Amino acid sequence: MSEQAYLDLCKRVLEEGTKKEDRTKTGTLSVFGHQMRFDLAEGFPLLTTKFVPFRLIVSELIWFIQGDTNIRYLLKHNNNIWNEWAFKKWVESDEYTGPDMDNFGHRANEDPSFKELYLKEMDKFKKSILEDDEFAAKYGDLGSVYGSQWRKWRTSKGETIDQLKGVIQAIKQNPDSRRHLITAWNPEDVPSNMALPPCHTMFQFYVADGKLSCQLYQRSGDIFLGVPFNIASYALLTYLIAKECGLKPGEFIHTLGDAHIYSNHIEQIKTQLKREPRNLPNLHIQDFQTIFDLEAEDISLENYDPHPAIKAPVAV
Ligand code: UFP
Repeated sequence: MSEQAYLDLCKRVLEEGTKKEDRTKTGTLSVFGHQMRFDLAEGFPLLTTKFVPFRLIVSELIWFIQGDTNIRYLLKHNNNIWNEWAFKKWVESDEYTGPDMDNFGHRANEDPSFKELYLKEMDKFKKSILEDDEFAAKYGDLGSVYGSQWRKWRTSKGETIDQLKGVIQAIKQNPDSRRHLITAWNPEDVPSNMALPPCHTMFQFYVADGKLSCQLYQRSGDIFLGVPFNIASYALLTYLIAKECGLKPGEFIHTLGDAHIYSNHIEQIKTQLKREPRNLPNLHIQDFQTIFDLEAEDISLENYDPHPAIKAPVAV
């Protein structure tokens, strides 16, 4: 069963992982180089050994597909996963006059009274992004993130390239091509322009026997919190592009560089490994002409019956 590939990764890192320091100073167990294969015909690969919030995956992916880089769209869909990146830009700007929010991620994890202050500031920030067009244009935009890399890659000539549209067209016109690639890693942007250099550096599509497969190279994977999202997101993208191209979904192949379990996620992973995987859910997508017209509401899951969620702190 598909989910076993993820559970095997968890086991491998617990058993073979090397203790390794990291940027966030949390500490990890890590392996370098791991590949998981998910046969999309078996069902949609959303983990069942813990609850994973599918609606966040959908609205984030639609946001990328539409080439949007402003968190306003996400906030309208009650999706808060990118807020910190925009908030950081705001509190570091000259226009911000509120309480000191320096290093807010770490401090909120450690100091409950600061956390309260931070959450209040964050609420104000979200309200302004939703209600004030000018503020949203200035502080809601994240710049070089997947939406812009996929749809508006900047060239040295000052033009833009729509990689996603180009690849979909090529899959339709020349399915056997070995060049169905989308890249997000731009050495020119890393590290100076970027708060978070892309984790999903490159992905490739492959057509055979009427099926569309996708392989992602992810340079860095937080196995407990990030990777379950990432699997579902690229699996969903593969389903959507397959549907547009009149193909069946084939495999999602997930290749990881530094695959790590943070030291404060180990107990959670052990809890999860004791659980029995259940049947995978099924994906339901409304009919559409092109994926660029899709809205989050057009995509839903059927028969998702996971074990309960497991909480864990995010490494910042
Ligand atoms: N991370 C993921 N998946 C993502 C994402 C981030 O696992 O989609 F955006 C994790 C990997 C790593 C951290 O733990 O976030 C990024 O840190 P670094 O840039 O130091 O690799």
